[in-house]
Amino acid sequence: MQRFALLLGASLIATACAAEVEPAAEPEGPAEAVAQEQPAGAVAQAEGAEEADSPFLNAPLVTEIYTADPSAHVWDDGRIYIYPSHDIDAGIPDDDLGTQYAMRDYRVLSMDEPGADVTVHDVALSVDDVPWAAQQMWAPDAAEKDGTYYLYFPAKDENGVFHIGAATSDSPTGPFEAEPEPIEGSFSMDPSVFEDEDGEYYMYFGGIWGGQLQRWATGEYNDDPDLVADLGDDAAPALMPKIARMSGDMVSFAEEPRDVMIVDENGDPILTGDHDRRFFEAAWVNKIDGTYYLSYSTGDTHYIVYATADNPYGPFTYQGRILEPVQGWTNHHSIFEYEGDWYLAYHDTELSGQNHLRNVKMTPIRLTEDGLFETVDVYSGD
Ligand code: FUB
Repeated sequence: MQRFALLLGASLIATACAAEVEPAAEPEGPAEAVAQEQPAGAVAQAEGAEEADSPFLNAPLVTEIYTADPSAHVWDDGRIYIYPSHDIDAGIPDDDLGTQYAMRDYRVLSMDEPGADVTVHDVALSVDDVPWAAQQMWAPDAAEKDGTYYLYFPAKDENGVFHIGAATSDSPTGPFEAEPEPIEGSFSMDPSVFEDEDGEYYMYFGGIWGGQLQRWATGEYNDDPDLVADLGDDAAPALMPKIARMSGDMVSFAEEPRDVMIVDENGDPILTGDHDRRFFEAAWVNKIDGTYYLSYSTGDTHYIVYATADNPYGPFTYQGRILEPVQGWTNHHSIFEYEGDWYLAYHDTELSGQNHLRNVKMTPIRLTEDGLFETVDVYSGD
């Protein structure tokens, strides 16, 4: 599985960074919220097989739009809400920057329980309604505090630089109103916001290559066009995801972002050259029985892996794989609990066969008595 053709020259990369992309036609259904009937045996899908001869363990949750990067939450009303990216076909060829992921808005999915009918809600936030954002509305997340819902999203500004924005609503499905500026001190992409049991909220974020985390290694944005997939010394510690505690207003950081160290069993940082274990994108945190679980994508090796810690800042010790590669280049997930059982929301490309047109799925995931995630393999194809 190759993500992007390695063919971009420096000028093309710079142009791609700055270019604003208009969406092409997409397979949209009705604009209003739609409850999509699940095929017979939908509960079984959430728990296991799609069809006996299918290489896919689970069926797409919705087929009327393309969805990816699912951030799943169960809010106080007991429903499951999924905040996904809304993939579109902008007709852009694959590249190492992910320029083909040219999404322009968000739509929320919700369901009563695993396997139930899925409602595709109307547009929750459009790039046209975010004053600072120009393009590429990538993987979002959401949080709830005191009855207000917060949508966190990455987007590129008019200079092609990723930042993270916040938007608010009194409904979990929006519409959300965006803050006029990105979160001060935010950069890169793939935000996820974790609520700790003491009422503090933390944002984890970052992603390398097209996610631009490597461009901020010195604390300032480095626009060197060669600084994409070649991140230097393989024997050096890898770039780590970032964490910042959220302020009480939930739309700003209470502190400077800092590294979330991911270490091996000896306490040594995972190295740049360790592509099977190093952080690439899609940080997600759960707290289970007092232990913090940081899961993330390894990107070009296509795994979802995890590491554990005894506090939200880490260091997190690498533990193993949660999800084997899916069909499609990207692998991006979230983990949530529903009525005492754990579920993995993920995506693949079953509907389209194309890397940038993905579909969200979910599957049960189990913890062993030792508190380790069992590895899930949802795709038996190549
Ligand atoms: O959806 C665009 C990007 O692809 C996400 O931000 C990454 O995590 C990857 O899934």
